[in-house]
Amino acid sequence: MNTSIPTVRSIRARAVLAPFRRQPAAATGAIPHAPLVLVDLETAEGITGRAYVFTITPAAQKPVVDLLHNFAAIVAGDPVAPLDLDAKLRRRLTLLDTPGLVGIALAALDMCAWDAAAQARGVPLATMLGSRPKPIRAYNSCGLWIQPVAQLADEAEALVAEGGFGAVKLRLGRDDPRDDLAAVRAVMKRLGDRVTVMCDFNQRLTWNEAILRGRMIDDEGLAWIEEPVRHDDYAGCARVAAALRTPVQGGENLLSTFEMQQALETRAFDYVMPDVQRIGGVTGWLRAAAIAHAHGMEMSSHLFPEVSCHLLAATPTAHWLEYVDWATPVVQEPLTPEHGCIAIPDRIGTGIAWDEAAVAKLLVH
Ligand code: SMN
Ligand code: MG
Repeated sequence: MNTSIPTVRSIRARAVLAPFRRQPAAATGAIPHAPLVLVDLETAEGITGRAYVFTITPAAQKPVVDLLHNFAAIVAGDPVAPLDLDAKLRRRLTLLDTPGLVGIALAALDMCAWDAAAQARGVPLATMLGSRPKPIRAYNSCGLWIQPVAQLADEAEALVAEGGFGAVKLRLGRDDPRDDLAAVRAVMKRLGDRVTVMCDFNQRLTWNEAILRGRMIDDEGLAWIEEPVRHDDYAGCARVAAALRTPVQGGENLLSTFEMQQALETRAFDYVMPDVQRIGGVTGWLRAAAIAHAHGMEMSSHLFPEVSCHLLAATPTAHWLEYVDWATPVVQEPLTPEHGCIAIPDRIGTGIAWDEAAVAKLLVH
């Protein structure tokens, strides 16, 4: 039996701007292209762990690329044992602190390490985590941005048809609350009897506004109201959650499992949806899943469906996978939604491999 663990040889990070099929425009503004950083953790044994992160703005791509290249010196020659790599890097970076771009770079490295470790064992990541490849229930998050209300019902119908989806997410946070109410009603009228509809305010409101605007849509049958207020206003969000009947969802901006514990203790959310690139990669996700389990709280994923599908399989309170196709232009075998689910790929590791010809065309750094 071969029990040897591969060792880190080098890290390669590349920035691409990938085209969107439908351009995101949340209450925070439009995102013209997907600014991705593609990361390869190369091992001395020839296995390459892969992951990508999404920097929201192209301005942050080069710094993340540079951080990853500079982290290579700290871990070169180390065994690809993700928990050990994470502990070493975080100890070295304690005086700098590890939120923001540093945290995104650390999460990328961690996801690569888990991918490489699962490949070295010859199993899918879900299997390595104690589960197995299986379908994961997903909602289609590839549309319903801030756009004219008249377009929304048709787009919602198209999103449902794309992969037999049973759920979609509608973006809210327009200047006039009545326009948001009209948006909700347009989608619910067309699909509400057969489709689950979530909504997302992307932190647009104060907690007073969130209670008033939340009450306006509280009887419309929405599955959750996401990020109504500033992501770090746990007490304010808890007041909103207590005042509304519709469950309040949050957590995509939680920067550590410590923050997650504080948010859940404050009862900021009814549901939680950590983001694998902010919560600390696979390592952080597993700790977050244990915290959600201990709180008896449903946990969904945020973006990154290629790795999140594996992680939800290992999450005791798994709720919904957020499906976006933003990495589809640069991966060899994109996920394919079917019957409203994403099937975890039956390939070793996460199953991520780059379409190098496409990467070469979209490369910016
Ligand atoms: C979101 C994520 C990333 C970019 C824009 C909007 C949104 C979501 O908060 O949850 O999908
Ligand atoms: Mg959101």
